[in-house]
Amino acid sequence: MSIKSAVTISLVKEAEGGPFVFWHNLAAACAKAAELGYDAVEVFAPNADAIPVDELRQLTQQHNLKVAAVGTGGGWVIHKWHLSHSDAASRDNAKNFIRSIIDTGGQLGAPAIIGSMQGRFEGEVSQEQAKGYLRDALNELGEHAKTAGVPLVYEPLNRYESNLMNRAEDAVTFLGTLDTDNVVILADLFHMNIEEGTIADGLRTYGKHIGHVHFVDSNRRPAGCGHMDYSAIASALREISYDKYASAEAFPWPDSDSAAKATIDAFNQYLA
Ligand SMILES: [Mn+2]
Repeated sequence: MSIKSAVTISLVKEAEGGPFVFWHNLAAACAKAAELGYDAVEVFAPNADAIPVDELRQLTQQHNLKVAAVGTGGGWVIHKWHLSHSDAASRDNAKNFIRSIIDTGGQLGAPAIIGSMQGRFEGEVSQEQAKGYLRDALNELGEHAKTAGVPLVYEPLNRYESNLMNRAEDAVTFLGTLDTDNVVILADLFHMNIEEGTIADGLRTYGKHIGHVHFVDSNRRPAGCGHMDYSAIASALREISYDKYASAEAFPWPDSDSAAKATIDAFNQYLA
């Protein structure tokens, strides 16, 4: 098995300016992704009901694409809910929001990603308490994802986006404390570039736990537009026999089509 390519499409108005390659127009994005030779698309929608299941089925079938994953960050970006919030109602809202996205993504064979929805500790909540909230949520949602036939994807973030855990070593230790066996790691090369000694060593630390990769450069521009050492990254991914998606989650720099082209060129050069 080899690594598969994917590219992000954001349907979230409130996330404009964020690191997503294509924006708002699913049909145009799927056509372009297919033309460039991508295997799949990753979809970021405002909520579960805004994931157009029938349209996505039709478009991906037409263009011979898959849906690699679906994002859940709308719960944070739009509602400011998260899984480690001091307010129990916010934590519950976050869980329900994610649960419905797991179900809808599952209809497309796509796992849900928990990134910004993990939240952060602050105020009266200690880091240990917040990690406890997150642990409970991942146990519950991971088992729920099983019923939808998909894993649950947990994405460690860099220090400017979360203070729960930022490094591969901490995330692997945390994974070991979960009761569910259905949570995998999203290795985002941009976050890892900030936090790891070397990204390649971080990938080796994650090893078999990696279920998804965000393929992006050091400056969050498309792969090939920064100073990332992709040879070392490719070697590490080969060593751990990684065979899932490398998904372009990058700024649409200088524009969406160019970003998608740059990424697939780097993918073909290093990971194909
Ligand atoms: Mn990411």
